[in-house]
Amino acid sequence: MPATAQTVPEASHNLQAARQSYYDKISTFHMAPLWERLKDLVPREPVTKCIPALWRFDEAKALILEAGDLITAKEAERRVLVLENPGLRGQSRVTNSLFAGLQLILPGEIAPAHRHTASAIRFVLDGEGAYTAVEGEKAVMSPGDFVLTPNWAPHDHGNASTKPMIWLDVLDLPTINFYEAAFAEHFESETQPTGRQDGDSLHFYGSGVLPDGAPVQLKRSPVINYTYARTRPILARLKSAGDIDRRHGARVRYANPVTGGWALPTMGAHLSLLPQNFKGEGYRSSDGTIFVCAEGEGATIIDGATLEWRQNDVFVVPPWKRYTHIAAKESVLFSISDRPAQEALGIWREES
Ligand code: GTQ
Repeated sequence: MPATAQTVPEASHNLQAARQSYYDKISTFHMAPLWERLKDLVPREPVTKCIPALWRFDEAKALILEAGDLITAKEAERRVLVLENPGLRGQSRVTNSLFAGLQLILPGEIAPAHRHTASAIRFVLDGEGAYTAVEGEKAVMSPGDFVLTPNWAPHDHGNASTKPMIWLDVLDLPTINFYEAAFAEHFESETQPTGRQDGDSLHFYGSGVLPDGAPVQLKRSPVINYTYARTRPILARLKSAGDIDRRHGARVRYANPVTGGWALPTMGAHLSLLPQNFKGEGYRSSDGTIFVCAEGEGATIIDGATLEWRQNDVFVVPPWKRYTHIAAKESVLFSISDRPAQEALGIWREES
């Protein structure tokens, strides 16, 4: 066809016009020619509008504290600064599938109880002693804690301490909203009754024993708070044992202790230690990933661009972009992505 089109321009012109008028006609029947759209619909490799980005904690902290003077947690329901990927402005997305935000709870405040089909995680950045109550367990939080709010679990937040608390929220909102399957509910009471003690779920389900008769097929972890106090020393042990991945450092995966699966079906998280003078090997995977520097400082080179990070900075690596971590000092990175969802669909890929 192209050979004929080049040698007979008029015929080609007529054909183009005929095609266009055909497209216009089928359009009135709500139909379209796949052959004009195939390259966009079926790309050879992941295509994304998400771009590498970093939010500095010192700037973000000053900005969210300012919001503390403008609106209460109660009035806002959740006082959160949405971290918008610069390639996805106006969409409340940090990657195409995930939402991220920084939440502030001031001393004495309560963010009232609600529940929704989206799952949430908190990664605590600053402050000490505020809590999230999830399904009747009040999790008192410290920096580095990884806290789950699974799909439909009632949750409220409060701060009985004397300092502001700031944490990173990551929710699967864009994924749930993609399916147009979102529900939400508010409760009469601002706080939920908490019949359990802080740490009950970790002790019940994360100790090698289980409450007798506990279900063993949960899609989500029954643990509410994976504390930094418990997880951080495991990284030190992995390092001592020489178990250091050349791409990721000494890394643990936050697991459902009952099944060994991911903590949540839609979002998966890791904590990794980059030893002093770590120079990682290049890596890419099909899950765009949100990182937080929990300790230390270093840099991540993404497709040749360098993002330098310090404690509590948040940054994003888009899907299928090759990246390398480097750290002059021993550092700890938290990371989270939609990998469990991609794995469940059988589409997740990685390449070293
Ligand atoms: O804490 O329940 O960042 O419902 C966004 C939506 C946090 C929460 C967010 C939410 C929450």
